[in-house]
Amino acid sequence: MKTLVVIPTYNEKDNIIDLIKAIHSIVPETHVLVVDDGSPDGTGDLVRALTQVDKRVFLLSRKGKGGLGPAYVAGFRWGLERGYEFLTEMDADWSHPPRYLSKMFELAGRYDFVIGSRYVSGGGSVNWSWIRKLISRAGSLYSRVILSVNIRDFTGGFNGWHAKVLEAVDLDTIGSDGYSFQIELKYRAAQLGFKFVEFPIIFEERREGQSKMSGKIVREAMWRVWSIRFQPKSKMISSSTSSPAGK
Ligand SMILES: Nc1nc2c(ncn2[C@@H]2O[C@H](COP(=O)(O)OP(=O)(O)OP(=O)(O)O)[C@@H](O)[C@H]2O)c(=O)[nH]1
Ligand SMILES: [Mg+2]
Repeated sequence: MKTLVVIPTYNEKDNIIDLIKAIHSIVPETHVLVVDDGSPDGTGDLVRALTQVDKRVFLLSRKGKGGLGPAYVAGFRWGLERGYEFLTEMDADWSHPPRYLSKMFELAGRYDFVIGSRYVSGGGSVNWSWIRKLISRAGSLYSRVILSVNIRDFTGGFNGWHAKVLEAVDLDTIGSDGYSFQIELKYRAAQLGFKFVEFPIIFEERREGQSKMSGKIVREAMWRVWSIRFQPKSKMISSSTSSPAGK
């Protein structure tokens, strides 16, 4: 299986290179695509230098900080155009420990998409403030109740997708910021009938650099869940795919 790990970055110079090395020590065969939004701290330059010596590493540079959602959409498109079969989302800040990638790829053999989940038995988060834990848990519960889909970790960003799922979902009309992007992608894929599993992960606080989380991102997600809930199914499907998941 041709796999790609997509990592969006904005000012992650102290994390990204060591993280990529750690990924390759766990799953040497995978390719890694960094989608950098012109980080002022030079993250893009560091990654570009690595691409010269490691042919498994790629860089997609975008002009300015455009948000997590559009960075992922650009990264997914890049991967789909190049024939990758399974594409994994992962944060650059070590919150998603690379040791879970082998489990993620193993489950990819049996499911259409795989969710790294803090909220199934054995999962959790460490070194996170109580307020972040509360926002995260409440956000997932709020989404699960309003959207009536039994996903425990709706807001998490450590997920893997078979190419056919990303081809079926309409990526153009998806939420733009962190939480809403994650919620909406999972919801659409589940609504289209794709088979998924949640496996436990321990989420860790970012190691270096600054948080990009903001009240605006939380607020966007809160109202966006309602519009996600009431959008017609036809709007979730990519116009180039007529029959996603055979449904
Ligand atoms: N390309 C790109 N990457 C982004 C953008 N915003 C955030 N990221 C990256 O997306 C990932 C998740 O962002 P974080 O800042 O860690 O968000 P968070 O995990 O909710 O919050 P903290 O861990 O507290 O920082 C990280 O790898 C960021 O560098 C963006 O606008 N563009
Ligand atoms: Mg983070």
